[in-house]
Amino acid sequence: MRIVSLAGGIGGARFLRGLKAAVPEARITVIGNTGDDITLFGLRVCPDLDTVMYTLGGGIDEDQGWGRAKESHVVKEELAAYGMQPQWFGLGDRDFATHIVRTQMLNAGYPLSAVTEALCDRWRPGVRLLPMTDDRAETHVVIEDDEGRRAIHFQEWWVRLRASVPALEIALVGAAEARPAPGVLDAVAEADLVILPPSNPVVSIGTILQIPGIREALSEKTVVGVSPIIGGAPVRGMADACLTAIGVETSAQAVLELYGAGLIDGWLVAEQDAGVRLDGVRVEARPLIMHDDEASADIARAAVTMAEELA
Ligand code: FO1
Repeated sequence: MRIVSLAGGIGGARFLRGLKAAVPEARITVIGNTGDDITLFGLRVCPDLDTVMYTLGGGIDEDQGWGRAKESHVVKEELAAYGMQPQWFGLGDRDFATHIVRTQMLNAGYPLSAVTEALCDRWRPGVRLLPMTDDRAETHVVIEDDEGRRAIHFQEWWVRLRASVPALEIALVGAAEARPAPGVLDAVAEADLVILPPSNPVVSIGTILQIPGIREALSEKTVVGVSPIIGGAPVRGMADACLTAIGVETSAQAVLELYGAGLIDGWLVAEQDAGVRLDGVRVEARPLIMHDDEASADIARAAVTMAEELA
C-alpha cells in the first residue's frame, strides 16, 4: 500500500512514527514543510524536515520534540561569546553537522530534495522524505510593536516571541513562484491514500497546500485528516495563535472547513468534538491524544482504516 502524508514539526513526526507502526508493510512518502526554514550563521536550517528525519531515524530529543538527543551547545556558547546574533534559536553541536552538510551540498548546487535524500541515507527514517518544494518559500509574520509594523521570520515570532505578539498576517513568501519538489506530484498521483497528521493547519499543512499544484493533486485522492485541535485548543504548539491570525476559530470544525470538503474525505476528531459536521465528509470521533507510540499507532490505524473504507 502506498501512503502519502504531509508533515510539519513535532506532532506530525510523532504521528508518522505511529503510522509506520500501524502499517509496517506500507510505502510511506512524507511531504515535509519547508516554510519554517531559516538561514542562521550562513547555514540553512530546515526544522520540520529535520524533526521528521530525527524522530523517525531515532536521533530526536524526545522531550523537546526537535533537535538531537544527547546534545551539547559549545558552538552556540562560543558564538554568543563573539556576540553573534541571533542567540534565541538553540542550535546544538550535533545539529550543526546536519546544517553544515546541507549548506555545503546546497552551495554545490544540489537541490534541497537531493540534500534531504542524502541526509536520510544516514538516518534511514523508513519513509521517503520530500521537501514540499526545492524553491525558496519562507513563512514570515507581520507584527506591530514599538518598532512599528514589520514582517519577521516565522522562527523569530515562534521562538523569540513565543507568538506572544499577535500575528497580523502570516505569509508564505515565494509560494506563488514555488514548484512542488521532484517526486511530490508523482507520489500523490500513485498514492492509494493520503493522511494529514495533526500538524499545525496554518504554518505546516497550510503552507504545503499553498505550493501550486499540491492541493489540486491531493483533491483527486482519498484524504483522511486528523484534527490538530481538541476541545477548542491545540494539543501542542501554538496553532491557536496561527488560526486566529488568519481569522479562523480554534476548533475541529473550523479547521475542517479551512481544509474544505474538496480536499478532505474523512476527518478524525476527539470525542468531545463528536458534533463536527461538513457535507461530503465522514467524521469519526475517537481518543486523539498521542501520549505514547501505542496511542499514535492506534490513531494512525483508525485513519488508514477510514481511508480504505472511503476509497
Ligand atoms: N524551538 C524552540 O522553541 N526553541 C529553539 O531554540 C528551537 C531551536 C531549533 C533548532 C533546530 C530545529 O530543527 C528546531 C528548533 N526549534 C526550536 C523548533 C522549531 O522552531 C519548530 O520545530 C518548528 O519550526 C515549528 O514546528
